Amino acid sequence: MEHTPFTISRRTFLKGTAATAAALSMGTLDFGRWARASEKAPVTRIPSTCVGCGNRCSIFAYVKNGRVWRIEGNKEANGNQGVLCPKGHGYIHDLYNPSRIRGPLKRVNGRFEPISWEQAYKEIGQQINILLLDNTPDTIFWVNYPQANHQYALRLMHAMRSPHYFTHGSTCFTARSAGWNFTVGKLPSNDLKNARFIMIVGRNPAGGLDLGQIKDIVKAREAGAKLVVVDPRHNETAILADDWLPVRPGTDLALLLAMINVIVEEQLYDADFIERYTVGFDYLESEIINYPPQWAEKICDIPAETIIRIARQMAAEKPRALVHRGYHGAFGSQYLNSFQTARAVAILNSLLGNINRTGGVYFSQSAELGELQPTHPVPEGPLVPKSDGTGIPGRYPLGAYGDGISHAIPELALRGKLKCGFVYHNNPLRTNPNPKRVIAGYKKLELLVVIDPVMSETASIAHYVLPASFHLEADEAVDTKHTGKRAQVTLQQKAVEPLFDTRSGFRIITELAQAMGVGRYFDFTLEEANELRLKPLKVTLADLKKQGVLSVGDPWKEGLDTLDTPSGKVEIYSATLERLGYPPVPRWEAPLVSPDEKDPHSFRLIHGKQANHTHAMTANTSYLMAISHRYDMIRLWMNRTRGKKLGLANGDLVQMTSLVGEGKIRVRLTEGLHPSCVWLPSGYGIFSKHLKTAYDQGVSYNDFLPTFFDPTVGHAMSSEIIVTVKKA
Ligand SMILES: Nc1nc2c(c(=O)[nH]1)N[C@H]1C(S)=C(S)[C@@H](COP(=O)(O)OP(=O)(O)OC[C@H]3O[C@@H](n4cnc5c(=O)[nH]c(N)nc54)[C@H](O)[C@@H]3O)O[C@H]1N2
Ligand SMILES: Nc1nc2c(c(=O)[nH]1)N[C@H]1C(S)=C(S)[C@@H](COP(=O)(O)OP(=O)(O)OC[C@H]3O[C@@H](n4cnc5c(=O)[nH]c(N)nc54)[C@H](O)[C@@H]3O)O[C@H]1N2
Ligand code: SF4
Ligand SMILES: [Mo]
Repeated sequence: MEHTPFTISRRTFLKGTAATAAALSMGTLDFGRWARASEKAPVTRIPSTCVGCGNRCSIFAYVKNGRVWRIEGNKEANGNQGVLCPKGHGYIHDLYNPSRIRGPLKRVNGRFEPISWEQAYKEIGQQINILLLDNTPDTIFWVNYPQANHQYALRLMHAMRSPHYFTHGSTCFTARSAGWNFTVGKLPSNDLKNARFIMIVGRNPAGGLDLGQIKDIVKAREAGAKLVVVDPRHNETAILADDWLPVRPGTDLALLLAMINVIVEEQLYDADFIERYTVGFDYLESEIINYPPQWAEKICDIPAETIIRIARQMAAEKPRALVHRGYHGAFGSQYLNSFQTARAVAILNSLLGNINRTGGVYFSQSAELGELQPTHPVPEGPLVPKSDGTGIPGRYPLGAYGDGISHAIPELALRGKLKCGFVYHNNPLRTNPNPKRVIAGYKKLELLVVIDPVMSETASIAHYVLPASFHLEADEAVDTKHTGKRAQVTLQQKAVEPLFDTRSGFRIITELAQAMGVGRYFDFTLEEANELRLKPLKVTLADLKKQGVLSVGDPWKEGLDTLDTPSGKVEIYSATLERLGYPPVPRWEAPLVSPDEKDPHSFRLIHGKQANHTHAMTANTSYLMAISHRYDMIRLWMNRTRGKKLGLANGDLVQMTSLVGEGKIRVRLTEGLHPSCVWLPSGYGIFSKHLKTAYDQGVSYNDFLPTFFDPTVGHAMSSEIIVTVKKA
């Protein structure tokens, strides 16, 4: 067994529950022993959900003699359509990872000591009571990556009367979503399978994985569809494409404006759709003359004739032609112009008349889970609005109030506005910009409670660490899926008993509520709550337990009704934006910072996912890290010509420095990258010493990123980084 400061206590280890003892005596951490003992044991198959990343694919877990050794994709699920990715397969082994936390911990004089659940809850409850003697409830916050229990986390904050529930959104997707919301009223899905022409801008479903999307792209390609990938980097999806457009990072807006220019000038748009379903086309016509392809070429480095050709090819296939709705890479939360870029994507789609059309972008069916009232009391809710400024004119008026701006938490903590935090399935010390600032902010908190299966960076500075069961050890809340032409509900189910003294997320939230004096709002069991939630969807919990995923509600229908915008139509021109002082039709806006063209060492730092890692959370999975090492993936990509000018050879160690950070990494010289930038895989740079496999492997873009809030939605602008790169 590995020796780490928090596993010190053989005492806690031995004191574990009966289940723990049984699991361990069966040698579940020792594969060889288990294999010999299991030859004749029967196999059970449990439908559940993978939480290896936010896709939350539906799986079947196979259990033999008390051990999970394999998972398989569930064919019924819209999202993954029967397949699973390497991360999902690799991550299940973390169930048996010696780095797992084995029981609740309390930090005493800088070291973690075991504590019982009951004592931990009692102390947390007492500390909150003391805090509330001279602080208002809005000094308490909760942050999580949205998962099945998010509704209960939000309920807990509302029971405490705090508005401060946050998601990771401001470091992921808020600009993308706001662009769509302010144009067509909500975020659509992509009908890739039925499209005849697909353009993807800074989204890489073959690396930043979406398994269903890749299946659909392959099907569309086989049926003859064209695929254009716009990315400064020759990404994994570009391998499938007809055209790869190596755009200068941060300038997709210029490319999109020029495509709109061609479509408008050559009248290639769907005039009937524009007449019936949009407002402000005339404003666009007069504004867009400023952006001919010859202008764009000089900004985005895509030749004018290519822009014209692609625009014409695309329009010829309308309405079964689409620009992918996007996620993180190009305009999720990257640049000063990301919100306008997302608006341009939505408008270009609208000109093709493809909104809610087969082969275009469409509004997927979503299931509305049932409420717990009137059977159970509803929390009174917050007394004041969030203090991060989301949705407030003059601050971040286009921000998503529900997500909040989670990377503002350290700033709010430093100013004394937040004093007590709960971090659940989230690791802000590693996934938020500017770690020095994040550490300073989170350390300022009077009480920090982290709920995680491992000692993440954030857990390492917590006052209390409450160990969450691994996903295959826990039953959780029913969940909904927002992809596909049929809404679906899914369930995460326990496949094996917890190996250690850990608890499910639902149970921890409920027990915290009791400890914090608001248990009356959690007067239900998981079973009762799940049944109530499913009731309006006309499916039973028993069925869901058997299947793991069920389709509910009516199937998707093509065509448009009134949209969820102020005018009820597609807002090419937005009066709301005008009123708030933003361009009412998209206008060119340069990125915030640009590399120094005269300095051969100056680059923009961009980043992206690799198919074998999730954010910063799987670098400690030895099977997945073995892939990284085997294929030498922990490298900084640099354009070969620029590398040669710096006297660099493939594999050389370089020193990278920005305004806020520095680090060393080896380079990969390639033709597959725009010369103005370097590209960093985003899954490395772990600095929690408890995570032995991951520790000190590579660097993270957040190390180099100043704390920024874009002036529209308040996102992190995480590619507005200029670095100096020199041979180390
Ligand atoms: N393997 C894996 N898959 C995942 C995840 C994961 O962690 N790992 N996480 C899930 C989550 S939460 C998310 S948000 C999605 C993210 O999915 P994506 O948005 O696809 O993610 P990224 O890899 O960050 O970015 C995609 C591409 O954008 C490119 N890019 C960077 N800057 C620019 C630019 O200025 N213009 C253009 N056109 N392209 C640019 C990058 O080179 C990269 O290839 O992935 C989901 N799936
Ligand atoms: N360095 C870096 N930063 C990033 C990104 C990146 O790729 N790299 N991506 C950006 C994007 S697109 C996003 S969406 C955000 C994501 O931001 P985060 O949500 O902070 O990302 P993760 O690294 O996935 O951290 C998840 C934490 O949840 C824990 N966890 C895993 N499973 C469970 C569980 O079942 N229960 C509980 N309680 N905890 C669990 C993991 O151990 C880990 O500590 O980060 C953004 N910032
Ligand atoms: S994409 Fe992979 S890691 Fe993510 S949920 Fe699906 S199988 Fe799990
Ligand atoms: Mo994300």
